[in-house]
Order: sequence, then structure tokens, then C-alpha cells
Amino acid sequence: MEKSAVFHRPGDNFSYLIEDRTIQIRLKTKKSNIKSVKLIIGDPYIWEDGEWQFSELPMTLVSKDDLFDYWEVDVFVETRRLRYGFKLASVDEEAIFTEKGFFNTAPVDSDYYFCFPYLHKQEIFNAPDWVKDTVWYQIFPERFANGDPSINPKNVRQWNSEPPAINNFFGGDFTGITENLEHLTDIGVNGIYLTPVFKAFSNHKYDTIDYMEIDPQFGDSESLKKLISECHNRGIRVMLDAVFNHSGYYFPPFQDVIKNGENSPYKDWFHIHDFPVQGGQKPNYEAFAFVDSMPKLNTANPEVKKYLLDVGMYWIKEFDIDGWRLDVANEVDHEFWREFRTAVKEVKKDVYILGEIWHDSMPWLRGDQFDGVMNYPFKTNVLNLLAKNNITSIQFMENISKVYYSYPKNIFDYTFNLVGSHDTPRILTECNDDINRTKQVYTILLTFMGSPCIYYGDEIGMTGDLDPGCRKCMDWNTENHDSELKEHIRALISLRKKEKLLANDGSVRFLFPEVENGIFGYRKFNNNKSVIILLNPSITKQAFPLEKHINYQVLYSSEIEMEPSEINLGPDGFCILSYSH
Ligand code: ARE
Repeated sequence: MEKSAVFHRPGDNFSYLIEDRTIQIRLKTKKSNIKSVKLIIGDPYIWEDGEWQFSELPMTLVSKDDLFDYWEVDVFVETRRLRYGFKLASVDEEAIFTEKGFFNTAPVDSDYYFCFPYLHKQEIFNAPDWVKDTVWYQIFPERFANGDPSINPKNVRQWNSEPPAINNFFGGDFTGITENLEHLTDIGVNGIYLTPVFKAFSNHKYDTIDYMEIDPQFGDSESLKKLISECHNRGIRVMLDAVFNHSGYYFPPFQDVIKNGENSPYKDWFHIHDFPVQGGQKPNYEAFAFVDSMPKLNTANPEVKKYLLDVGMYWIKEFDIDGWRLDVANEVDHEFWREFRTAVKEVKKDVYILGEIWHDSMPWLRGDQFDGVMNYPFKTNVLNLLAKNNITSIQFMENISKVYYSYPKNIFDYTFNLVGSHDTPRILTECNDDINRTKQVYTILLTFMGSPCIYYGDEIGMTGDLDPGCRKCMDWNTENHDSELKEHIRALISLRKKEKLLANDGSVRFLFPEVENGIFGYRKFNNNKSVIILLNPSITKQAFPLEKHINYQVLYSSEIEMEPSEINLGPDGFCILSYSH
């Protein structure tokens, strides 16, 4: 038995409440090393004749990655108190794994065991339920539609008249979005994420000048209120982009520091290393990356905190927005985000707080800060398999399993899944213009656990490389639209709304391929139904075994051949099956 690879630590992704008085407990062991695991569990205060009373429950081998097996069990705990350990069996050995180490027999003293002291209902991860049923559409406002030329920025370009650049403008605005909401409702999206809309210098607006003013090139309070109410009338939620890690160069407090140096009342609003303030390649103040036009805000400063928390509350209170996407969220201190959560949830209990974090985000997802994060690890693995072909489907399943099991189950219902954004090349470009591969990407995106997001224009087959290439003007000439791709996305969103298991309901099991690039997928299920999503990442027809006694219904698929004991998927094929149990 490989004891050094056995791991459990109470909390985070290893033990957590999933319902009132029900805890999900996980254990990691060396891949293929342990043959069975039983959970040893009991109330720490129930003893008889000097011995702690516990029971044993079998754990299920639910998944694996390249190094580990994952075991899991859900337990209803009547008294809400528990101590627990694990009885492991390999082919030639048994051992009891406790907080105090390994033993040959189960210690009869609860003090040896792992401790989850008390199951408080209010400690169930609590994010807004509506996010589970939301399919997002990300809009870069400068490039979606120019609806009101009267507010065009100076030297505005004709729509789509030239490639996007870091400093050109095409006049996208709120009116343009409002006038084209039907495009969104046609495909069935019910959430919009707008990149920054407040007054700023650049075309991307991540260099804020005034957090309390809408950028005049997009519109004004009235046109934003109209956009939001038109969205709400169509059942579409609206999320804005909060850039609190840094301001822009022309943010008045920063301008004051440039002018008055150490005498400025704002000198502690930033992280200035010495005076006078010097920009350039290596500014003498902290910034986003080393971008001197984005001075980092000192969010530990009470004045800055108050200013930004007021901003966070204002746009909810006055414009009824439904969510905040938090820019460079991982570089702002946790204490600020805890106070941010308290403040904005006070104004709107079910506001969605989404952090932009590209890496493991557990420290922000313990219930006291974010409701979800942008799931870039999901995007990376989907693209590595289907676009870049640099991992096999077995490696994909191992990697995606590692990502999934590094968080508590409930977290994944609220994670923001994406395959493209304003910071990355467009998905069709990543897939080398292969429409079948792109359709497979969307089959995963729109059926995986979490809240999926479509980047504007990807649904009609727009292309574009790294920023600014991925920020072309939306192409409104329907003759250029890939109607097959758009219909595929529309059908999947419609299916996701009809079949709740395709959204966030129930549990999941990953279906590993039998061979290196074999058919892979996942089964999502509740007590009485399963849906299975299968994909063939190869260019050859492949079979996937089916259970003969099950009556499978095909909900949606590419070319398939269905037999009693197997389903054959053509090259780049996909299918979604369901069955009752
Ligand atoms: C642009 C060009 C840059 C150029 C820069 C010069 O893209 O190549 O060097 O201008 O000024 C905004 C604009 C960008 C602009 C940037 C800087 O949208 O167009 O860059 O400002 O002026 C990391 C951060 C992540 C950040 C990305 C860009 O972790 O937070 O870098 N994303 C947010 C927004 C951006 C925005 C900013 C931050 C700044 O979404 O749109 O940029 O407010 C790995 C790492 C990630 C890294 C990622 C991308 O995966 O793990 O941490 O993200 O690569 O680099």
C-alpha cells in the first residue's frame, strides 16, 4: 500500500456540506493502488464502555487523474457532529488512516480521527441559484454595434473598415447593444457580461478615469438603464466589469499625485515607491503588470476601500445590475474582497460575484469572497484536446478530473466556463477554422458543469487572433455568418434549458476512453435520470459500449450508428443520450 500518497485534509475540496446535515467526503490515493475504502464515522461524544462508537460506510471510486484515484461518499449526519477516518484495503494490506496517521486496527478513541466539528447549514456554499441556469454572452462594447453615431469618439473608424488595434475606435455603444438584443435571444442566451463601461482613456476601458461615470462614447445613465431594463424584460441578466486592482493614468487622484507628489492627499491611494512619480518601462510605482497607465490601487487604504465599495454598491442600487466580474481579482487583497462581498450582497442578496482568476482559486471560493471564477483551466484543456491536439482524450479526462476534484462539488455549479474571451484568440481560429472541432468545443461548453459563456461573434464563426485581433467589430452581415455553427449553439442552449441535468443539477461521473484517443465523455445524473455526453476526438469512426438493458434516448447528435451494445460516432462526432433509472 502506497501510504505516502494517501491524502485528506478536512474542508475545501475534501469535506464540505452539500445539503443541510449532509457532508461530502473525499480521499485521494495513489492511482490503482487501493482496491476499496470504507469511511469510519461517528459522533465524537457517543461512547460505550469506554469505547468510541463508529460505523463504516463504503466509499465510491468516482474518478482518477494522472497520479491519483478519487474516492467519495455523501453522509447524512443526524447530530451534525463528526469525527471520521478511512479503512483502506490494497491487494495485500489493510490500514486505518486517521488524522494521527496509520493504524492496523481502528483506534477506539475519537481523538485520533479527522474532525469536521459541526455542520452549520449556513456554511453550505451559497451562490445565486439563477447562475446555474444562465448562459452568458460576453460583449466588448466598443465592438458590438454602433447604434448612436452622435456619440462617436473622435476619429472614429467606419464599422469593420480596418483591423482592430490597441488604439482605434469604431463607436460601439449601448444603443447598438439594445437594438440587437434579438440576436442574443435568438440563440437563447440569458446573461450578458459587458467589459468595462466607465469613463476611461482606451478602447478597452480597463484604464478607468471615473468609476462613477459612464464613458460618453457608450452612452449615458439613461441609455444604460434602458439597455438593462430591455435585458431584464427578456430575462437576460447583466454583469459589469469592476477594475479595482488599478485605475487609469488620468484617474484624478493619480493625476493629483503626479502634480503634488508627497503633498498629495491621495499619495497613499497607490503604491508609490518614490517621488516624483515616474512612468515608463519600469514605473516607480506599482501597476497592473508594468503598464504605467494602470497604477495599482492601495485597497488596504480605508479611503480607497470606501471609494471602491461605494462604486460596487452604486451600480447595483442605481442600475439594478446582476453581477460584477472582478478584473485581476487575484492581485487584490482578500480582506478587500470579503468586505466587497458583504457590501454588495447587502444591496442585492443574489448578485453574482465572479473573479477573473486564471489559476487554482480555492482561497477565493470558501464562501466569504467570490461566487465563482472564470474557468480558464477548463478552456485550456478543451483547446489542448480539440484545437491544438496536443493531449489525448485520456489526458484530457485526467486533467479535467483534476480541475473538477480540486474544488468542492457545489462550487462547479457556479463556475464561469469559457472557450474564448477578449484576452484570448477566438475559438474558430484556435481550431484552425475546423467547424466540426468547434462544434465539439461548444458541445462540451454547453453541457459541462458550470455557467457557460459565449464570446460575442464566436457564435457566428468570427475569427481573430490574440488581443487586439480577437476584438474585431461584430460582423452583422448575415451572409458571413456560419449558420450551421449558430444553429448548433442554439440547439444546445435550448436543450440545456429543457434538460436540467445538462445545466447544473445532480452529480457527474467522467467516462474515460478505453484507448488513447477514444471516445470520452461524462454522465450527469440524479436519482431517476442520467444524461450522457460523448465525443469522438479522432478522425476515425469509433464505438462506445452501451448497457444492453438500458433504453437510451438520443437527445442530440452528429452522425451516429446505434446498436444494442454500442454506439458508433463518426469522425469528430458527438452525441447526447438520456435514460431513466
Ligand atoms: C494590451 C496588449 C498587451 C500589451 C499592453 C500594453 O494586449 O499585449 O502589452 O496592451 O499596454 C487590458 C486590455 C489589454 C491591455 C492590458 C494592458 O484589455 O488589451 O494589453 O490592459 O494595458 C493576465 C492577468 C489578467 C489580465 C490578462 C491580460 O492575470 O488579469 O493578463 N486580464 C485582465 C483583463 C484584460 C485587461 C487587464 C486585465 C488589465 O481581462 O483585458 O487588459 O486591466 C496566463 C496567466 C494569466 C494572464 C494570461 C494572459 O494564462 O496565467 O495571469 O492574465 O496568461 O496574459
